[in-house]
Amino acid sequence: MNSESRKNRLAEATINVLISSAVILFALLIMSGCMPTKPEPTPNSVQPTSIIQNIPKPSEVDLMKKPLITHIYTADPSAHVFDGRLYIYPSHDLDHDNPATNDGDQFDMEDYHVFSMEDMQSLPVDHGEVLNVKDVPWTEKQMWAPDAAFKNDTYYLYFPARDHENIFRIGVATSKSPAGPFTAEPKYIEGSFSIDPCVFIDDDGQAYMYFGGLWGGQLEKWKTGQFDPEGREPGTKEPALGPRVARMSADMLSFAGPVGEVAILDADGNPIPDGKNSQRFFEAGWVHKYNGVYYFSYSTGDTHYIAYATGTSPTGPFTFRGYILTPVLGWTTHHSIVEFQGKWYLFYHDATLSGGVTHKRNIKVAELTYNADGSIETIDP
Ligand code: FUB
Repeated sequence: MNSESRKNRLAEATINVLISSAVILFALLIMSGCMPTKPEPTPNSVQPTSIIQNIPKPSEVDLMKKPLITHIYTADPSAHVFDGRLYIYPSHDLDHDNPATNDGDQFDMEDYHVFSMEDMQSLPVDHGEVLNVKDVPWTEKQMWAPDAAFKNDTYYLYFPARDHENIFRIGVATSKSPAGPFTAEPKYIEGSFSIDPCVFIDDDGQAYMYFGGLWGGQLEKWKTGQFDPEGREPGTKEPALGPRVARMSADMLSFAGPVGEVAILDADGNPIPDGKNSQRFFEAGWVHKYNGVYYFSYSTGDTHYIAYATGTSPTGPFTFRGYILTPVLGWTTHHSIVEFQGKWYLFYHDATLSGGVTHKRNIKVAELTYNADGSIETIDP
């Protein structure tokens, strides 16, 4: 063997020893549990907020039309900008298999988390649980779609839930931080009923609460102004039931006046009939203002659209204009509209993350486009 081949042999042997040592070291690390393995987040296994907050900010993530939160199921996103940051107040869907009923028993939610985003390129941060059903004296179960508002140096979380008589009411909880935690008022808002509160504060500082939802949301049981367990939707040719609206008191904890019904009219000024399922109000009302015009948007329920109507007063009437969002995966559809960092966004949900299970939803966002005449371009996800 000449000296050249001896050198080659030696180099080969050294490399083999190095590879073997690396393999042994790797195996030892795995066996001792010291190897840093990335935990695989599974829906409903809530990670501590600190872990989520420590994830380094990814640069330029494309968030549009993708599940924004994947470690728990979320739905009904109400988005607001507070102090230049975008906060999302969603429902927290649970990973259970309760049978579906027309009363919505499968939506058996027990708490709320708050999320926030510093811009539209970074994933939301989970601020953890901010309110739990066990901390709300008047509430029995089913904490459904919430909304939030800021006034009087206080953040308000408005939420519907069934009371101890099995009737949906709307409650309020307060915090000094938009990220909570929130402390619930001991009683629900006097005069409130049904579901899906949306609180809109007009330019003059007056706040309004819109609410109501059919079927599981019980709106048709309040036709007479009293709860009637046998209450039904009007006949197909009669005007559809409108969402309800009430002015909020200055302290934002109660209604300042009577609850009114919001009229949604067709282009000829006639009320939309109950039988026109593709246009009538079902649930998930949201109000925003764009160029001085009030927009009332809502879910059409069993036809699965997010529709919108516009008007010149916060209490209506509103005239039907068209659709913001076509049907998504899953039965329900629910949204909010917000301006953030110079653009308008639609927050909505579908059931992509669970492969289409209606009560295991995930929130998403898409950019909204207004046309010159104030109409909104339909988003087809
Ligand atoms: O999340 C429960 C209910 O489903 C909401 O209150 C409705 O708007 C629908 O999204």
